[in-house]
Amino acid sequence: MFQKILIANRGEIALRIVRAAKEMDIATVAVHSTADSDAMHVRMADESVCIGPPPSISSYLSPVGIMSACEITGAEAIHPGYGFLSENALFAQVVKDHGITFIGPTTEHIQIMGNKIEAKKTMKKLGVPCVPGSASAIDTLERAHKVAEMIGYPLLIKAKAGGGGRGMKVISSADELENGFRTARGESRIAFGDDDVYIEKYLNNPRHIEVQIFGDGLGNAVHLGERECSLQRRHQKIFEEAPSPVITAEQRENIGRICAEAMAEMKYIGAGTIEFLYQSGEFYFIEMNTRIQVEHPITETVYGIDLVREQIRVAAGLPLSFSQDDLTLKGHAIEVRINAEKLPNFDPSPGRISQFHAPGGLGVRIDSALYDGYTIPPHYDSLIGKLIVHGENRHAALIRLSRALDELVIDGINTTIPLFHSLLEEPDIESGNYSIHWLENWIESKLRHIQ
Ligand code: MV4
Repeated sequence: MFQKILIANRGEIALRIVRAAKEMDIATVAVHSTADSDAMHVRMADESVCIGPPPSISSYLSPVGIMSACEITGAEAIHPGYGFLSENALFAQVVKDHGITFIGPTTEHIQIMGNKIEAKKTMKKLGVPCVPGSASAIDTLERAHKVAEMIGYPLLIKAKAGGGGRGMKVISSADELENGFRTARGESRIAFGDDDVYIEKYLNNPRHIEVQIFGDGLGNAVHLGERECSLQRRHQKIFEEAPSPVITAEQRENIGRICAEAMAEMKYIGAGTIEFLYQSGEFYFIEMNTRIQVEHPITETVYGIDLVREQIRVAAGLPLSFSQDDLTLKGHAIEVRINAEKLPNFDPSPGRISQFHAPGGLGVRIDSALYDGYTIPPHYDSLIGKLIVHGENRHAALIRLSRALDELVIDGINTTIPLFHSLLEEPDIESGNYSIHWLENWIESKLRHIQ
């Protein structure tokens, strides 16, 4: 096992990784920007290195700074967390070329899944159900028309280098295709420096359901069920639950087995998330994320597994510490994301936390790097904490969430906490009756009347 690892991240996820490492008796190195000298992840790690000025591009996104910190502290591995360099194949390769272990999948697997066309091709070949669409990049209008006629309207043009909702265009009929095709290519070139696009059948009202998988790179792979992630605004999830309120045990076993078998075949190593759209009882693969995700704690909660510990173990060459048969889904978990944002417009709200009180009790977990008197810098993502609750069923989890939100105090800045109080009053949330469009519609009609 490693004696020392470096954490190339900040905030709650950096803290999450320090905690896992501590319990494994592994020393930790934090890196930080000058804006984060007083950050909790720096205090909690055994050592820290300042790697640059506040802008991420000069600090948390700087391979040179991170590799230097690794060299001078003698860390043997780097955990990238989520965001920043976590899905940067070039960075993973640089780490490897320096003789350091990247705690994550291989460069090749990161690369394949970063190319949305290759990702789909790969998954389709491995037997994972995909959204009907073009098998490769569409480079002429003529080809676009041919594919469109085959799959029918409405359709969606997506960027090969996209993902997370960037660079998509809905086309409702043939007369919109020429304009849409040119626009999609143009926007894609500007956003990603790559104008390759592909076409998919547009699903009008799906849910976003993702399957957590885990591989050890030795040919063993398991699934840890699904997470329901449909409640999102502008492609930012704000409320996630496991299991999905609409998936049966049989469906879970089926899609889970398909995903685990695909990952075993690839010899995938580490944590991964296979994203699906779910509509009319069918799963359609859209993308795969090759990192630990923000919402991983709900999966940890219902399966009783430490996913970050497992990431470190398999990166060190150990086999998976559990098998599929060891995994039993227990109860229901919900996560809400606490952002430093001012409602109703979700404007960033950095500043000093004058008072912080975390809720507690049975079935309550807070993953946060906040503390009394901490000043949230304006340079980074607005996520400041995650509240995760566990109940023996969905209803019990919702009641516990309401109780925990009542206990939670974050003073001095604006947060998304009032949004969750309001959301929990909604019959559709109580019943689990929502799709990917529910939250934005609700905010549009309702949120401007609160606050
Ligand atoms: C789609 C879709 C409908 N049909 N693909 C948006 C983010 C990216 N990961 C994929 N996205 C979508 N792909 C087809 N063929 C609708 C979306 C979509 C969406 C997906 C998941 C969660 C929220 C979403 C919000 C708007 C659109």
